[in-house]
Amino acid sequence: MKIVSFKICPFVQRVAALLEAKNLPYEIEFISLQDKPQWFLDISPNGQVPVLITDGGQALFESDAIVEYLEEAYPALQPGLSPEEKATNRAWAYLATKNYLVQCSAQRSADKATLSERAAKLDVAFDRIEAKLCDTRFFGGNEIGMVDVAWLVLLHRAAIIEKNTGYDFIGDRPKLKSWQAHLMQTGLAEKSVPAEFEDAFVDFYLSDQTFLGRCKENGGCKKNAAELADACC
Ligand SMILES: N[C@@H](CCC(=O)N[C@@H](CS)C(=O)NCC(=O)O)C(=O)O
Repeated sequence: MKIVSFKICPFVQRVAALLEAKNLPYEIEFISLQDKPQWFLDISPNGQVPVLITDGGQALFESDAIVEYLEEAYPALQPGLSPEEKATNRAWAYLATKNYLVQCSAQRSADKATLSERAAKLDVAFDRIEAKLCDTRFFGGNEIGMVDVAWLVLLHRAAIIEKNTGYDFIGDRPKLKSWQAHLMQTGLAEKSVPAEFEDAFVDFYLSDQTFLGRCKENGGCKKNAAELADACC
């Protein structure tokens, strides 16, 4: 199998994380989104990554469709789920994926007011999942599942932002923090991105053009979204 990819794309990371969680071998080919090759445009009806080229040579697009294919075509990460359980998991995974671009735009905020406004949208999703999480290692149990893989992407990026700037998108949500720690301990976050991911991510989101980038240069925010109004940087 091959994923057609862009280094810091969250939708690609979700697909790669599922392949890693299932221990499935795959290749990865990076393309420039500024200058998309014709062969890619020919196989990607939406012109977006990820595209998964299956072992049978079929090009699949849209990350939701790709992860469903991977869960059906290969030994299931979560075997024996009822249709209701599968639908419920898809819905909780969707709550993460519909916030991927919200998180990207929050990270790119040029000023404090914009960051607060965009982080408030993420807060809604983080509050919902905080209320749903149990005292298990992962979502709904102690084995990693499809919801974990979808949220891993948001939580990995939040961890990198916190490490570099002190700013914590997750804030005071103990279950979510604990889930983030358990997910990071699996090593799936690093395995699902290229080696140079963190540098590329920091260059793009923490440049001097962004509020968070300037926080980093000023020694860190040490603030979460709720406290940001009083942040010094
Ligand atoms: N709905 C798509 C979204 C994928 C997406 O937004 N990919 C971005 C990179 S993160 C992309 O390819 N952008 C290029 C473009 O839209 O022209 C999916 O889930 O696969």
